[in-house]
Amino acid sequence: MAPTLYMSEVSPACRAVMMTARTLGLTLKVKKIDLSKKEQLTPHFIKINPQHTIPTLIDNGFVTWDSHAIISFLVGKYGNDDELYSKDVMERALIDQRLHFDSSVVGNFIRTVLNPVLYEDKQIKIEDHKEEIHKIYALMEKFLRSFPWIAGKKITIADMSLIPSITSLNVIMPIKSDEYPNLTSWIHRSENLPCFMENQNGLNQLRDLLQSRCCCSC
Ligand SMILES: N[C@@H](CCC(=O)N[C@@H](CS)C(=O)NCC(=O)O)C(=O)O
Repeated sequence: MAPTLYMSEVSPACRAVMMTARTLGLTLKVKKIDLSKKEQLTPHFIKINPQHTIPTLIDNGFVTWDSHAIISFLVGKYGNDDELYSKDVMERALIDQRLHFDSSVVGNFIRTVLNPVLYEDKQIKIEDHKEEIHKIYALMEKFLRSFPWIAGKKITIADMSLIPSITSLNVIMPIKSDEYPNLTSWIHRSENLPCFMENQNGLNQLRDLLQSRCCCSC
């Protein structure tokens, strides 16, 4: 039976899972959760995930959440090899570092800034957040100095995780190619991946939502 994914396309974390599943050739049974209607707070969903976050995955009775945990689980269970999440300890440590960077820095920032806009009808002023976004872009630029993908020569789940996050930030504050050439090339490479289609819908939805609610260049 196909694993069930509770998700919303607007959420970058959910898109990371969709991109990973597409790369693995895995079909997921998708159940949409509308955070603006607080559907994550229903007793049914809280019973599944007391932390009430999406994405949440149920696979044959096994429940897990947090996109980073989910994508490493999916590769471990459904991947034909360890291409996307190397078992070599040093390669894996680098992938993990990037995943934690996404979780603790980029994803955390996106949720703090965007969630009040998306789900509480508040407005954002992009000027107030420019400095923090530039810091993230500058770090990504350095991470991509020597290799085409975020954790080395090969695409990994760290790319699956950071592509939706960074392209969402790009909607809020467009990345200038002369200022961030490595980051711009990485985004172009990402856009050519077949799995990028799992990111595109959510990005379009995010752009539409933000256009009506923020004072930014998106
Ligand atoms: N680090 C988590 C973040 C999950 C998260 O906070 N998701 C947000 C949407 S982007 C959510 O479900 N918010 C609803 C809530 O916390 O009630 C991940 O990568 O899955």
